[in-house]
Amino acid sequence: PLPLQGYSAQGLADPARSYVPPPSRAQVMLLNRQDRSTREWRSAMRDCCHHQIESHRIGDMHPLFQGQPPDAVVVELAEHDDAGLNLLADLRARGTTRESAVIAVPEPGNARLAAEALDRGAHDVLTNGFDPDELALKLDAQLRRKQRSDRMRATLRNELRAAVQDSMTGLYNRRYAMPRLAEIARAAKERNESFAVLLADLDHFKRINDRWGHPAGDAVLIEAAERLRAALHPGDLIARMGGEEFLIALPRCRPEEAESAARRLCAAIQSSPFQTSATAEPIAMTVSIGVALSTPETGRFGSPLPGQEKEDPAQALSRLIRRADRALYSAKRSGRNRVRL
Ligand code: GH3
Ligand code: MG
Ligand code: MG
Ligand code: MG
Repeated sequence: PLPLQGYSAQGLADPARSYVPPPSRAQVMLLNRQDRSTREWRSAMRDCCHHQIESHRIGDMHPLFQGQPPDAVVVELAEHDDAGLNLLADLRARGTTRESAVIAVPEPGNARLAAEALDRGAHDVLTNGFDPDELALKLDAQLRRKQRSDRMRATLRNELRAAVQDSMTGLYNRRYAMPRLAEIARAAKERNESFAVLLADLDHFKRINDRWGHPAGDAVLIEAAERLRAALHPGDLIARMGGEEFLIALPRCRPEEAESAARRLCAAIQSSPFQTSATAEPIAMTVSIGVALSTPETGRFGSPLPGQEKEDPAQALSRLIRRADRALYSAKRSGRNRVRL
Protein backbone atom coordinates (compact mmCIF):
# COMPACT_ATOMS: atom_id res chain seq x y z
CA PRO A 1 0.00 0.00 0.00
CA LEU A 2 1.08 3.58 -0.65
CA PRO A 3 2.35 5.36 2.45
CA LEU A 4 -0.33 8.04 2.24
CA GLN A 5 -0.65 8.70 5.92
CA GLY A 6 1.44 11.62 7.02
CA TYR A 7 1.87 13.04 3.55
CA SER A 8 0.18 16.19 2.36
CA ALA A 9 -0.98 16.77 -1.19
CA GLN A 10 2.47 18.05 -2.10
CA GLY A 11 4.00 14.76 -1.03
CA LEU A 12 5.85 16.31 1.87
CA ALA A 13 5.51 15.05 5.41
CA ASP A 14 3.25 17.40 7.30
CA PRO A 15 4.02 17.09 11.01
CA ALA A 16 0.64 18.55 11.96
CA ARG A 17 -1.22 15.83 10.09
CA SER A 18 0.96 12.79 10.45
CA TYR A 19 -0.25 10.12 12.86
CA VAL A 20 2.12 9.69 15.73
CA PRO A 21 1.47 6.66 17.93
CA PRO A 22 1.19 7.58 21.60
CA PRO A 23 4.35 6.98 23.60
CA SER A 24 4.19 3.43 24.89
CA ARG A 25 5.22 4.33 28.41
CA ALA A 26 4.69 7.91 29.47
CA GLN A 27 5.01 9.37 32.95
CA VAL A 28 1.55 10.22 34.21
CA MET A 29 0.89 11.91 37.54
CA LEU A 30 -2.51 11.71 39.21
CA LEU A 31 -3.25 14.41 41.76
CA ASN A 32 -6.16 13.80 44.08
CA ARG A 33 -7.82 15.66 46.90
CA GLN A 34 -7.67 12.76 49.37
CA ASP A 35 -5.53 9.72 50.05
CA ARG A 36 -8.51 7.45 49.49
CA SER A 37 -9.15 8.58 45.92
CA THR A 38 -5.40 8.54 45.27
CA ARG A 39 -5.36 4.79 45.93
CA GLU A 40 -8.65 4.12 44.10
CA TRP A 41 -7.71 5.98 40.93
CA ARG A 42 -4.29 4.48 40.74
CA SER A 43 -5.51 0.90 41.03
CA ALA A 44 -8.35 1.53 38.53
CA MET A 45 -5.88 3.01 36.03
CA ARG A 46 -3.51 0.06 36.36
CA ASP A 47 -6.04 -2.19 34.59
CA CYS A 48 -6.62 -0.03 31.54
CA CYS A 49 -3.55 2.16 31.09
CA HIS A 50 -0.06 1.04 30.14
CA HIS A 51 1.68 4.23 31.26
CA GLN A 52 3.74 4.71 34.35
CA ILE A 53 1.32 6.06 36.92
CA GLU A 54 2.31 7.97 40.00
CA SER A 55 -0.18 9.50 42.38
CA HIS A 56 -0.11 12.08 45.13
CA ARG A 57 -2.41 14.32 47.08
CA ILE A 58 -2.70 17.80 45.62
CA GLY A 59 -1.32 19.23 48.85
CA ASP A 60 1.84 17.14 48.46
CA MET A 61 2.61 18.29 44.99
CA HIS A 62 6.34 18.95 45.39
CA PRO A 63 7.19 15.77 43.40
CA LEU A 64 5.58 17.54 40.44
CA PHE A 65 8.12 20.33 40.39
CA GLN A 66 11.20 18.28 41.14
CA GLY A 67 13.33 16.45 38.60
CA GLN A 68 11.93 15.32 35.28
CA PRO A 69 8.42 16.78 34.75
CA PRO A 70 5.66 14.25 34.01
CA ASP A 71 4.36 13.92 30.44
CA ALA A 72 0.80 14.22 31.69
CA VAL A 73 -0.91 15.43 34.85
CA VAL A 74 -4.46 14.57 35.94
CA VAL A 75 -5.98 16.93 38.52
CA GLU A 76 -9.09 16.29 40.59
CA LEU A 77 -11.25 19.38 41.19
CA ALA A 78 -14.05 20.13 43.65
CA GLU A 79 -16.34 23.07 44.33
CA HIS A 80 -15.24 25.18 47.33
CA ASP A 81 -11.63 23.94 47.04
CA ASP A 82 -9.32 26.15 45.01
CA ALA A 83 -6.21 23.99 45.41
CA GLY A 84 -6.81 22.09 42.16
CA LEU A 85 -7.60 25.19 40.10
CA ASN A 86 -4.59 27.01 41.50
CA LEU A 87 -2.45 24.03 40.62
CA LEU A 88 -3.66 24.21 36.99
CA ALA A 89 -2.47 27.80 36.79
CA ASP A 90 0.81 26.82 38.45
CA LEU A 91 1.46 24.08 35.91
CA ARG A 92 1.21 26.61 33.10
CA ALA A 93 3.31 29.22 34.86
CA ARG A 94 6.33 27.01 35.50
CA GLY A 95 8.83 26.32 32.75
CA THR A 96 9.30 22.70 33.79
CA THR A 97 5.64 21.66 33.56
CA ARG A 98 4.45 24.13 30.91
CA GLU A 99 4.40 21.49 28.19
CA SER A 100 2.90 18.69 30.27
CA ALA A 101 -0.50 17.45 29.06
CA VAL A 102 -3.16 18.33 31.64
CA ILE A 103 -6.53 16.68 32.16
CA ALA A 104 -8.93 17.94 34.84
CA VAL A 105 -11.54 15.83 36.59
CA PRO A 106 -14.20 18.05 38.24
CA GLU A 107 -17.15 16.62 40.16
CA PRO A 108 -19.64 14.97 37.78
CA GLY A 109 -21.84 17.50 36.05
CA ASN A 110 -20.11 20.59 37.43
CA ALA A 111 -20.03 22.56 34.18
CA ARG A 112 -18.75 25.74 35.80
CA LEU A 113 -15.72 23.97 37.21
CA ALA A 114 -15.11 22.20 33.89
CA ALA A 115 -15.17 25.53 32.05
CA GLU A 116 -12.87 27.15 34.58
CA ALA A 117 -10.41 24.24 34.32
CA LEU A 118 -10.20 24.67 30.54
CA ASP A 119 -9.84 28.39 31.08
CA ARG A 120 -6.86 27.83 33.37
CA GLY A 121 -5.05 25.77 30.79
CA ALA A 122 -6.29 22.17 31.13
CA HIS A 123 -6.17 20.49 27.73
CA ASP A 124 -9.24 18.35 28.40
CA VAL A 125 -11.79 17.54 31.13
CA LEU A 126 -13.80 14.49 32.16
CA THR A 127 -17.28 16.02 32.56
CA ASN A 128 -18.87 12.94 34.12
CA GLY A 129 -16.36 12.40 36.87
CA PHE A 130 -13.55 9.86 37.09
CA ASP A 131 -13.87 7.01 34.57
CA PRO A 132 -10.67 5.01 34.06
CA ASP A 133 -11.42 3.96 30.47
CA GLU A 134 -12.33 7.46 29.39
CA LEU A 135 -9.29 8.87 31.16
CA ALA A 136 -6.99 6.33 29.47
CA LEU A 137 -8.45 7.26 26.08
CA LYS A 138 -8.09 11.00 26.60
CA LEU A 139 -4.61 10.58 28.04
CA ASP A 140 -3.43 8.85 24.89
CA ALA A 141 -4.95 11.58 22.71
CA GLN A 142 -3.25 14.28 24.78
CA LEU A 143 0.07 12.44 24.81
CA ARG A 144 -0.03 12.19 21.01
CA ARG A 145 -0.78 15.89 20.75
CA LYS A 146 2.06 16.65 23.14
CA GLN A 147 4.47 14.48 21.18
CA ARG A 148 3.63 16.29 17.93
CA SER A 149 4.05 19.71 19.51
CA ASP A 150 7.31 18.65 21.22
CA ARG A 151 8.66 17.65 17.81
CA MET A 152 7.61 20.90 16.17
CA ARG A 153 9.12 22.87 19.03
CA ALA A 154 12.40 20.97 18.68
CA THR A 155 12.47 21.64 14.94
CA LEU A 156 11.84 25.34 15.48
CA ARG A 157 14.49 25.49 18.18
CA ASN A 158 17.06 23.87 15.88
CA GLU A 159 16.23 26.22 13.03
CA LEU A 160 16.42 29.22 15.30
CA ARG A 161 19.78 28.09 16.62
CA ALA A 162 21.13 27.48 13.12
CA ALA A 163 20.09 31.01 12.15
CA VAL A 164 22.07 32.69 14.92
CA GLN A 165 24.96 30.28 15.48
CA ASP A 166 28.25 29.75 13.70
CA SER A 167 28.15 26.02 13.07
CA MET A 168 31.90 25.44 13.43
CA THR A 169 32.63 27.20 16.72
CA GLY A 170 29.16 27.27 18.25
CA LEU A 171 29.53 31.02 18.86
CA TYR A 172 26.96 33.51 17.61
CA ASN A 173 27.32 34.49 13.97
CA ARG A 174 27.59 37.97 12.48
CA ARG A 175 23.92 38.02 11.58
CA TYR A 176 22.99 37.71 15.25
CA ALA A 177 25.80 39.87 16.57
CA MET A 178 25.10 43.10 14.71
CA PRO A 179 21.51 43.72 15.88
CA ARG A 180 22.49 42.49 19.35
CA LEU A 181 25.35 45.01 19.44
CA ALA A 182 22.93 47.76 18.38
CA GLU A 183 20.73 46.69 21.29
CA ILE A 184 23.68 46.91 23.71
CA ALA A 185 24.49 50.40 22.39
CA ARG A 186 20.88 51.52 22.75
CA ALA A 187 20.70 50.25 26.36
CA ALA A 188 24.03 51.95 27.20
CA LYS A 189 22.79 55.27 25.84
CA GLU A 190 19.54 54.98 27.75
CA ARG A 191 21.32 54.32 31.05
CA ASN A 192 24.20 56.68 30.41
CA GLU A 193 26.68 53.81 30.70
CA SER A 194 29.90 52.87 28.91
CA PHE A 195 30.40 49.76 26.84
CA ALA A 196 33.28 48.37 24.83
CA VAL A 197 33.67 46.72 21.45
CA LEU A 198 36.66 44.42 20.87
CA LEU A 199 37.82 42.95 17.59
CA ALA A 200 40.11 39.95 18.02
CA ASP A 201 42.03 38.32 15.17
CA LEU A 202 44.28 35.25 15.51
CA ASP A 203 47.88 35.93 14.55
CA HIS A 204 49.46 34.30 11.48
CA PHE A 205 46.63 31.85 11.33
CA LYS A 206 47.25 31.14 7.67
CA ARG A 207 50.52 29.45 8.63
CA ILE A 208 48.61 26.75 10.54
CA ASN A 209 46.60 25.89 7.45
CA ASP A 210 49.72 25.99 5.28
CA ARG A 211 51.80 23.86 7.59
CA TRP A 212 49.21 21.37 8.97
CA GLY A 213 46.23 21.58 6.65
CA HIS A 214 42.75 23.00 6.90
CA PRO A 215 41.37 20.44 9.44
CA ALA A 216 44.14 21.43 11.88
CA GLY A 217 43.24 25.09 11.30
CA ASP A 218 39.60 24.27 12.04
CA ALA A 219 40.52 22.48 15.27
CA VAL A 220 42.60 25.45 16.47
CA LEU A 221 39.78 27.83 15.57
CA ILE A 222 37.28 25.81 17.58
CA GLU A 223 39.51 25.73 20.65
CA ALA A 224 40.40 29.42 20.33
CA ALA A 225 36.69 30.25 20.24
CA GLU A 226 36.11 28.18 23.37
CA ARG A 227 39.03 29.79 25.23
CA LEU A 228 37.78 33.28 24.39
CA ARG A 229 34.23 32.44 25.40
CA ALA A 230 35.38 30.93 28.70
CA ALA A 231 37.41 34.05 29.55
CA LEU A 232 34.35 36.32 29.27
CA HIS A 233 31.48 37.03 31.67
CA PRO A 234 28.04 35.55 31.05
CA GLY A 235 26.51 38.87 29.96
CA ASP A 236 29.23 39.61 27.38
CA LEU A 237 28.66 39.04 23.69
CA ILE A 238 31.08 37.09 21.51
CA ALA A 239 30.53 36.25 17.86
CA ARG A 240 32.61 34.85 15.02
CA MET A 241 32.56 37.52 12.35
CA GLY A 242 34.17 35.29 9.73
CA GLY A 243 37.53 33.58 9.25
CA GLU A 244 39.60 33.87 12.44
CA GLU A 245 38.08 37.16 13.57
CA PHE A 246 35.82 37.62 16.57
CA LEU A 247 33.70 40.49 17.78
CA ILE A 248 33.25 40.93 21.52
CA ALA A 249 31.00 43.43 23.25
CA LEU A 250 31.26 44.20 26.95
CA PRO A 251 28.11 45.89 28.23
CA ARG A 252 28.26 48.20 31.30
CA CYS A 253 32.03 48.18 31.09
CA ARG A 254 34.20 50.83 32.77
CA PRO A 255 37.10 52.04 30.60
CA GLU A 256 39.84 50.33 32.64
CA GLU A 257 37.86 47.07 32.56
CA ALA A 258 37.83 46.91 28.76
CA GLU A 259 41.58 46.85 28.48
CA SER A 260 42.02 44.29 31.26
CA ALA A 261 39.36 42.07 29.68
CA ALA A 262 41.22 42.26 26.35
CA ARG A 263 44.48 41.32 28.07
CA ARG A 264 42.72 38.38 29.71
CA LEU A 265 41.61 37.20 26.25
CA CYS A 266 45.16 37.51 24.90
CA ALA A 267 46.45 35.47 27.85
CA ALA A 268 43.79 32.81 27.35
CA ILE A 269 45.09 32.18 23.81
CA GLN A 270 48.80 32.50 24.57
CA SER A 271 48.90 30.75 27.97
CA SER A 272 49.22 27.21 26.64
CA PRO A 273 49.84 25.72 23.18
CA PHE A 274 46.95 24.17 21.26
CA GLN A 275 46.84 20.37 21.23
CA THR A 276 44.96 18.92 18.30
CA SER A 277 44.82 15.42 16.87
CA ALA A 278 45.44 16.94 13.44
CA THR A 279 48.95 18.14 14.30
CA ALA A 280 52.04 16.20 15.37
CA GLU A 281 53.04 18.80 17.94
CA PRO A 282 51.30 21.42 20.08
CA ILE A 283 50.80 24.74 18.30
CA ALA A 284 51.63 28.09 19.86
CA MET A 285 49.00 30.67 19.03
CA THR A 286 48.47 34.34 19.82
CA VAL A 287 45.77 36.90 19.16
CA SER A 288 45.72 40.64 18.52
CA ILE A 289 42.88 42.74 19.87
CA GLY A 290 41.61 46.22 19.04
CA VAL A 291 39.47 47.95 21.68
CA ALA A 292 37.02 50.82 21.21
CA LEU A 293 35.18 52.35 24.12
CA SER A 294 31.89 54.15 24.08
CA THR A 295 31.48 56.36 27.13
CA PRO A 296 28.77 58.93 27.80
CA GLU A 297 31.56 61.56 27.95
CA THR A 298 32.65 60.97 24.37
CA GLY A 299 29.35 62.55 23.43
CA ARG A 300 28.65 59.77 21.05
CA PHE A 301 26.21 57.95 23.28
CA GLY A 302 25.55 60.45 26.04
CA SER A 303 24.05 63.89 25.83
CA PRO A 304 25.02 65.20 22.40
CA LEU A 305 27.83 67.75 22.03
CA PRO A 306 27.05 70.89 20.02
CA GLY A 307 26.78 69.94 16.37
CA GLN A 308 26.20 66.27 17.16
CA GLU A 309 22.56 66.43 18.16
CA LYS A 310 21.39 64.46 15.20
CA GLU A 311 23.85 61.62 15.36
CA ASP A 312 22.32 58.47 13.95
CA PRO A 313 22.87 55.50 16.34
CA ALA A 314 23.71 53.17 13.44
CA GLN A 315 26.37 55.60 12.19
CA ALA A 316 27.77 56.03 15.69
CA LEU A 317 28.02 52.27 16.03
CA SER A 318 29.79 51.76 12.72
CA ARG A 319 32.23 54.48 13.73
CA LEU A 320 32.87 52.62 16.99
CA ILE A 321 33.51 49.36 15.11
CA ARG A 322 35.84 51.18 12.71
CA ARG A 323 37.76 52.47 15.71
CA ALA A 324 38.14 48.92 17.05
CA ASP A 325 39.25 47.79 13.59
CA ARG A 326 41.89 50.53 13.35
CA ALA A 327 43.12 49.59 16.84
CA LEU A 328 43.34 45.95 15.73
CA TYR A 329 45.34 46.98 12.68
CA SER A 330 47.66 48.96 14.90
CA ALA A 331 48.10 45.93 17.21
CA LYS A 332 49.04 43.80 14.19
CA ARG A 333 51.45 46.36 12.77
CA SER A 334 53.22 46.89 16.07
CA GLY A 335 54.07 43.21 16.50
CA ARG A 336 50.86 41.20 17.20
CA ASN A 337 49.96 39.35 20.45
CA ARG A 338 48.83 42.61 22.03
CA VAL A 339 45.98 44.95 22.87
CA ARG A 340 45.57 48.44 21.37
CA LEU A 341 42.98 51.09 22.14
P1 GH3 B 1 47.41 38.09 10.64
O1 GH3 B 1 48.25 37.89 11.83
O2 GH3 B 1 47.78 39.30 9.88
O3 GH3 B 1 45.98 38.10 10.99
O4 GH3 B 1 47.68 36.85 9.69
P2 GH3 B 1 46.70 35.71 9.32
O5 GH3 B 1 47.42 34.65 8.61
O6 GH3 B 1 45.97 35.27 10.54
O7 GH3 B 1 45.63 36.45 8.44
P3 GH3 B 1 45.19 36.27 6.95
O8 GH3 B 1 44.03 37.17 6.80
O9 GH3 B 1 46.35 36.46 6.02
O10 GH3 B 1 44.74 34.76 6.84
C1 GH3 B 1 43.65 34.27 7.51
C2 GH3 B 1 43.52 32.84 7.15
O11 GH3 B 1 42.44 32.20 7.84
C3 GH3 B 1 43.23 32.63 5.67
C4 GH3 B 1 42.13 31.62 5.64
O12 GH3 B 1 42.44 30.54 4.80
C5 GH3 B 1 42.02 31.14 7.05
N1 GH3 B 1 40.67 30.78 7.40
C6 GH3 B 1 39.57 31.55 7.38
N2 GH3 B 1 38.50 30.84 7.78
C7 GH3 B 1 38.93 29.60 8.07
C8 GH3 B 1 38.30 28.41 8.52
O13 GH3 B 1 37.09 28.37 8.76
N3 GH3 B 1 39.06 27.31 8.72
C9 GH3 B 1 40.40 27.32 8.46
N4 GH3 B 1 41.10 26.21 8.66
N5 GH3 B 1 41.03 28.43 8.03
C10 GH3 B 1 40.31 29.55 7.82
MG1 MG C 1 44.69 39.21 8.26
MG1 MG D 1 44.67 36.65 11.49
MG1 MG E 1 41.61 37.83 9.79
